[in-house]
Amino acid sequence: MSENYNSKIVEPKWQKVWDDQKIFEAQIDHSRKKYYVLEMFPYPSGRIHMGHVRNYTLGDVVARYKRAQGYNVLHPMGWDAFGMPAENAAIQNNIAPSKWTYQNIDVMKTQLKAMGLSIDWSKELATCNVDYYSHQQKLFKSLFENDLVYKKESFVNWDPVDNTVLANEQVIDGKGWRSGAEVVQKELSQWFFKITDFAEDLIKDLESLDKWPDKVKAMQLNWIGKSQGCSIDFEIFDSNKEKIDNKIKIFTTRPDTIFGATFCAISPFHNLATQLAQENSDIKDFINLQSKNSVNEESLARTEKEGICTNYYVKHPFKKDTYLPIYVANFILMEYGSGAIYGCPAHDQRDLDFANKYKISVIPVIKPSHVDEENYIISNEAYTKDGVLMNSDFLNDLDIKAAQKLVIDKIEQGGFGERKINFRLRDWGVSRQRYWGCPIPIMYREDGKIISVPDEMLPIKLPEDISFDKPGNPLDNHPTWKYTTCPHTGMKAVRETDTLDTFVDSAWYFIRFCSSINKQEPFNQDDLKYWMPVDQYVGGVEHAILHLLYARFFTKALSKTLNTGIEEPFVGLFTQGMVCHETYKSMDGHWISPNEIEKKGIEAHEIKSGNKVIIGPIESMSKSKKNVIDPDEIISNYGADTARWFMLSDSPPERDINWSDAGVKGAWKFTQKFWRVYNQSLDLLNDSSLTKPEHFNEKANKLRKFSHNSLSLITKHIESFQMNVAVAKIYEILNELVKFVSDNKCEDFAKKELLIILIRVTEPMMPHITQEIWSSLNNSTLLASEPWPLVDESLLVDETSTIVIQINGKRKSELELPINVEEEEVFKEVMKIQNISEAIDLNKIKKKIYIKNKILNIVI
Ligand code: ANZ
Repeated sequence: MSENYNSKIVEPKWQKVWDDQKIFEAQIDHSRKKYYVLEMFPYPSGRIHMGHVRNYTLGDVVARYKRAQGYNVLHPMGWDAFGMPAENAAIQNNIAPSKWTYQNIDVMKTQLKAMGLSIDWSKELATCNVDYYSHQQKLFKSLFENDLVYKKESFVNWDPVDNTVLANEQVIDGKGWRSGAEVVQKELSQWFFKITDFAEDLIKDLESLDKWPDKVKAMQLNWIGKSQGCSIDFEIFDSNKEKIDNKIKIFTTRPDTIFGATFCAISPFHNLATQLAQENSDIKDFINLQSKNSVNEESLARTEKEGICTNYYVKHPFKKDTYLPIYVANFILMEYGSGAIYGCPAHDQRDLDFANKYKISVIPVIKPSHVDEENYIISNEAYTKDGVLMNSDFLNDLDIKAAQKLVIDKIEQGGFGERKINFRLRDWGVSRQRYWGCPIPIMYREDGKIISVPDEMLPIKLPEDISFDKPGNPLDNHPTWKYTTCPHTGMKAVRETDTLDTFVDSAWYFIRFCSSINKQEPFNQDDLKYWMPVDQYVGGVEHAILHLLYARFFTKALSKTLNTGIEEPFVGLFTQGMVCHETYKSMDGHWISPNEIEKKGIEAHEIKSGNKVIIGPIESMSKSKKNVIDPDEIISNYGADTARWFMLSDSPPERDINWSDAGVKGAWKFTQKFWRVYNQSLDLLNDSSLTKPEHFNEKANKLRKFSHNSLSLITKHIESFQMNVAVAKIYEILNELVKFVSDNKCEDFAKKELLIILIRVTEPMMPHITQEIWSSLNNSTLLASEPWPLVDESLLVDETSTIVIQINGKRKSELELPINVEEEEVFKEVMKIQNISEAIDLNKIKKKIYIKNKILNIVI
């Protein structure tokens, strides 16, 4: 072994060996249990960033650890390669989207390889490759043939800069998620996936996902938004109270408030509104004005409530001779319920704001049980809590639940409404008017029929001779591409020129990985049966709704149409935190990147000018704030192992990590120390005459107990994704070893045992240095293929105890800690458990009750 560890030589050497020996290539082997670990695949934007380094390091630790545990591990990688940036590059730099994308893939693949990830590259895929999207076209067809795809005219969120439709989820604060442009409404004919068919299942099956973070499940539940209530049909009357031959159907979740109804409101896009606009130009103007604004729910909640009175009325179904004015109002979504409501201002804040603005009366019908009816007034704040019915005829004195049941029964008996469940979830609009996406395999025949492209004409390939000179969709502008003939009838036909939303590409790539070598079909049932579902998925929490919901839907849709038998794609999900860095600004307010400054103590100066620099807050790395660190630079200065080690060591994986120069240097020093300890122990390690003594002396016994305890703890920490705690334990082992290695009174066997344990358990985090040491010990095997060390349970006796952690007397978790550990130490460990530390405000702890070796109860 050389004196110092040289990552520049060692790391590429072993990467090549792993590649040459194909040790990470996974084959189906029914005699072994499988483990499928996957990180969210990257968009090939140009270079990998620190977020990727963190994501892939975490996944790699799991993959390497599970392999050592004897699992047959599938750990693939691919590229989410369609999308707007490639087209933008084409427009700006005159480079073909495919060329730009594949160049980026090349660069990023080299970067990922330099990280030493245990990836099965033989299964690599790129969604922009016809080998991938041709299969996606087949899957689209199977959904189409099973009635899970349809086309409809609808108002869509239109991004006027990217010239494309956006899904609701892609509109953030009324702006396009990529372009940042103010989104407008446009009526277009679009393709939709019937995700709403699965709304109930998507909710129900969340229950089975017990290895998902609660917050992600809550976000999904909220997004799907199940509401129980009823529909009511209201009769319509004109200003002379003459009945019109039409009805308004409303949806309400609060039918108990029906006696408080004082107006009715319909969406500007409601049929009735369109009809009324023909005879009333004020209504027409109002509707036109609204069409320019976003109908996205999020932005509606922020805009001022406005409406226009129509001079038409609905008759109250229970109150004699009571007519409620009909308004067209901007806060009613056409896409929800039936696009119409009755307003009960006393108990709905939106309705109250609206009523106060348009001088509509407010009738309270629910009151808190302890309040007197006479003194109960609603002025600016709607009462939305629990209470007792009043002013409500046959509902008076009932509680809300009982009133709801009774009133719905009456409505159903009267035949003017029914119980109803509504979902906030909308069908998924998948049409994009862009070139760089998967062509939709549909054609419009000259006889007016819309048909899916026959199998023999698949795949529909993207043309390469495209021009971005004109605005709009290059596929539509292409002189010949869209013109074709129907092979069955010989009729002329025009191809669909919309391409699929890139979220479709990522909704099934994990399935394709299982069969990516198969050229004939999207997947093979036997492959799926063995590999699916993904056991551990790792990625950013920003995908908690969009990608994960679409992937869950697509998996369910394929189960229905192609009988896969797989209902959920990801059994385990881990969402990692962001990588952050300090920010720096010059005195005149320009962002400055970390490598342009020099820090001394608490001050920083710009290297070039020597000027003082303002040190800003620590924020997640972003190009706009220039607080990014290039992974390449770190890897070439310190090596991949150091980068990986620091990523894992600094904070719990679910939390944000603060990247600092000092932190990386610390990690680098650790690798050097690790190397030195083994270098100094070479004689001992290579001493083949060492045998296990019958009895160990006291020192060796103590060391062995420590070794096996540590091994047991590290194993548990990796299993529970507490990588930083595992890393802390490895630091502790190394320190302990430094003491023992030179201690002649401790038997060598015990020392060697710990050295071997340490090298094996460090491999998932630092695969190169550990492999280099392993081979220096005359091992011909690869460390990555060596089994995980076995814990000698007899050495654990009395060394640890299981401490139950309670908050306010309720059991939250348990910790395995050294016996007789003090309260302070237990508390420190508790605060490393994410859901507990998040639930506890340190300032609000009233007391802690600790029963040694048994329970720590935190009272808040
Ligand atoms: C009367 C009422 C009285 C309501 C009251 C609420 C409180 P969730 O729970 O989110 O499903 N609503 C129905 N359709 C709507 C639409 N297309 N656009 C805007 N609002 C709509 O919300 C259901 C409630 O939202 C419904 O219950 C309806 O107002 C409104 F004290 O009906 B409610």
